[in-house]
Amino acid sequence: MYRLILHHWDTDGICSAALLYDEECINVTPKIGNYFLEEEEIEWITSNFEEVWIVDLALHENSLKKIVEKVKVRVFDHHLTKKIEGVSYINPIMEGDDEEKWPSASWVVGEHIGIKNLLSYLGVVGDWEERIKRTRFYPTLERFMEENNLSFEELHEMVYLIDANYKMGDKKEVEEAVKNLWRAEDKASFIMNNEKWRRRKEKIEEEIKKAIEGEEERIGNIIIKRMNCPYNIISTVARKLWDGNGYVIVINDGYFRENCQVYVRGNTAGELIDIAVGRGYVAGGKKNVMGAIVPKDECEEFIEKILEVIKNGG
Ligand SMILES: [Mn+2]
Repeated sequence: MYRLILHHWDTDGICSAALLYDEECINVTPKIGNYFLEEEEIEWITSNFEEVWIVDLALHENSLKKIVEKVKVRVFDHHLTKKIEGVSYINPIMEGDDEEKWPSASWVVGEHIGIKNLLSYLGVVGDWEERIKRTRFYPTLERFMEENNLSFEELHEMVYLIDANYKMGDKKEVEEAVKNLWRAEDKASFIMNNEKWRRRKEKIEEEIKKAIEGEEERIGNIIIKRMNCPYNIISTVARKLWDGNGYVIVINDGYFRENCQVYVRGNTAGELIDIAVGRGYVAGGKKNVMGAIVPKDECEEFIEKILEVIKNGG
């Protein structure tokens, strides 16, 4: 019986999964963009596996509950999530420890299995990017870069090469990346010399540039950007447009057929997440970020609602 590794599609998720992978495992990611499992995914998992390791994935509690009813579940993570009974957690953040000590799932996994290699560090750079330089973790990363003759820019480039796969919505390649990174003797050169990933990265950079330079609407300190792009780049576009003040609202019609992606970055997003969830959307986020998947015919009404909330102080 194989063990299933269910992991996030970004660099941290891929690297964490690759650290845990061996030939007794099968690894999958949810449909890219879904922080929950669809009925047939739950059915497939519970009827084919006795044990599931969930890695770097803040999975919706309903999905988690449905799996733990039938199979043994272990979660390796650094997200702050609600504890579900029966699940075994390897997550120091949930125990109240400091995020600068545990900056990624790959670091949690690395510590757990006693391996600190390029993969453990790439997860950190993926999740924090430049911001890692202002944390207490940075000296540890600097030591690794010195010892391995790697620059921060090179690590950052590797992250963008790996992430190009989920941004293109290629679930299969995300899953293959775990096995390829596990197998690769020289992991740095495998990533840097991967021509397929490099072409994708360049294509995505072009699309992001197009979106940033495209038309936008401004209302006071709110930027509203509408795009029609088949790639999952909405969060990157929002991050690049946000100057640390005010709000950015990005709407993408092009990723899902029936739904829009709506993404808000601003001072506070908590209330917006509650509103989106209250309207029945798949939505989530953090302190400054709200992402939601909204039926196309409800999108404009939802944007109006967002504007109303922001204008009233967020
Ligand atoms: Mn992570």
